[in-house]
Amino acid sequence: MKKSGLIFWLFTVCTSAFGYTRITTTSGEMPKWSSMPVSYWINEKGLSQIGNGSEFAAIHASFHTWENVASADVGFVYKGTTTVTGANHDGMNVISFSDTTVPLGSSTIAATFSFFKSEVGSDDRIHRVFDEADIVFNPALDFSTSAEDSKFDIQSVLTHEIGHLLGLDHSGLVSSVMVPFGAPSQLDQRMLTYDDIAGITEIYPRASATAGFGQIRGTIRSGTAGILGAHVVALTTAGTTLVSTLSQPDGSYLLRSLPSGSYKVFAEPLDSPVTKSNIGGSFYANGRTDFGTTYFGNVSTQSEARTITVTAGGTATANIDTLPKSATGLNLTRPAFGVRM
Ligand SMILES: [Ca+2]
Ligand SMILES: [Ca+2]
Ligand SMILES: [Zn+2]
Repeated sequence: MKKSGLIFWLFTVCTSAFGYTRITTTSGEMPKWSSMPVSYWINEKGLSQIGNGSEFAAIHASFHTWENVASADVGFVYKGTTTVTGANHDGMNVISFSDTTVPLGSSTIAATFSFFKSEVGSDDRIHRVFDEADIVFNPALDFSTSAEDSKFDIQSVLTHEIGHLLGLDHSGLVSSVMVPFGAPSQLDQRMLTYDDIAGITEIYPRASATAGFGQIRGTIRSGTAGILGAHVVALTTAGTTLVSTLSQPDGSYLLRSLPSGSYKVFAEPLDSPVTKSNIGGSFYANGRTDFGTTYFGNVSTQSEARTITVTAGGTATANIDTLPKSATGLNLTRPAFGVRM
């Protein structure tokens, strides 16, 4: 069976610290589904390890989690079971535990296979959009719906994979569903975090629900040059990391879906052990890491950072001229837990 398209693997061991990111093709396009709802099928065998059918309920619950985001226009339709066992460009979006044709290594929990097509949009321009996406659980691993020891939680894993199916790449806020790692019996990723919600809201905004949000835009620079691939993070006044994104080739960034209030913003490099290779495709391959973590106000500490006020429907501006890279400076891309299992 021929496999093509863009593939995302959810690894059991992974580190990451970049924020929500949309799947970006080499040409810079960010594909989405051009219409809702998206249909899905489930392979009829379900998961043989589970005898009570609860894996089907867990699958539906994962889809409902994304449908329930009030600020996003996301919908799914369950079409029923199918004899199709797995990933193939066949016109059906299939969830399967029984695809033995995909060589998933022992460290891969599940994978999403996305197929894109070109389509003329309502703006009369050609866009890359999702044509189809299949999700395959590794048939060599153990899964559960009840938090059993050393088994992966079906609903948590699938909620992450559906994020890919909808157009989200890996996110790095370590609490998020889209962070690229999972651990056995971990249930956290059943629930979306604000970063996941902001990501899906950017792709499929529901106008009636997003009017109350504001945004922060700006440019991350080193000298006069814009920096590509800086991780730009919005913190609430309580110090909570709320939303983050990656800066674009001209150094510009846009943090969306922010409730009105006061924020601080910083830019940090994606340096070792977290690297650009954690992101799909090559769009961010030339991202720069030769700068120091810098807050708005061009300072190195949160206490010195300038505050930005965001109002409903408004756009605040926060440009950052980055400080030189410092061996002793704060580096938030180095979480204390490098490896979770
Ligand atoms: Ca079963
Ligand atoms: Ca398919
Ligand atoms: Zn993933």
